Amino acid sequence: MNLKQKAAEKAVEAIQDGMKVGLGTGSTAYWAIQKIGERVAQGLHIQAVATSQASEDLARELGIPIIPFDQIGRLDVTIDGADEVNEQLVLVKGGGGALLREKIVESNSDRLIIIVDESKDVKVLGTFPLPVEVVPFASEWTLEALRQTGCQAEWRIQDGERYLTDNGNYIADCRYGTIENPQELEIRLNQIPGVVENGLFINMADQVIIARANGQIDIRN
Ligand code: ABF
Repeated sequence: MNLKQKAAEKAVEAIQDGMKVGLGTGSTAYWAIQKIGERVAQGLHIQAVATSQASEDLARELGIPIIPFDQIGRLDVTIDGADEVNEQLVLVKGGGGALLREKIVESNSDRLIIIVDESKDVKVLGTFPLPVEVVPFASEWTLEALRQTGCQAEWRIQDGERYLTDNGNYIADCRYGTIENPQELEIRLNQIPGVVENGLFINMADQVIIARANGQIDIRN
């Protein structure tokens, strides 16, 4: 079993019958969705929403009941991956492009469990470029404003085209090198008109599950 799968399967133990569950996005969350699908096939009853079209499609294939957002009410738990985690449970997310939906879903969840392999566990955030979702209108001005916060910001490109999120926005990947004060940076980013959301998730994770190559699983609360 690979490390992502190990962390994912540990997290899925928290899901109980009758829960409303948020499904994350990415290659680690993939394993959580697989495991949830397995449990649903064995009789577990849950209702779910997903943080991306890709995860929703996977969940439907596996028979996980997907409920419209406006009908599900508050979620009990969401399980999702991250690009970086630190000791204070601050996260960088959005490498997979789903940060806005992830932040909306996870803000409406009583519990957020983050699943990572040990490569994501860092002392200081910022090695991974911080994804920022930007509306297409006059977006070069927004990109320039992002650069003024002290990073090298570049549009994300996929298959030679400007990457578009599930919401029809662009992603600017912002290289800070180190993010010493995520709280302050988040406030600055949110003050830029044109920025829809940023990939810093502060005071959101309740638990981070880290699978290590030595076989250990660390649980950080
Ligand atoms: C999502 O998927 C993220 O917010 C993060 O960007 C990414 C992590 O992907 P993976 O698990 O494939 O490394 O949860």
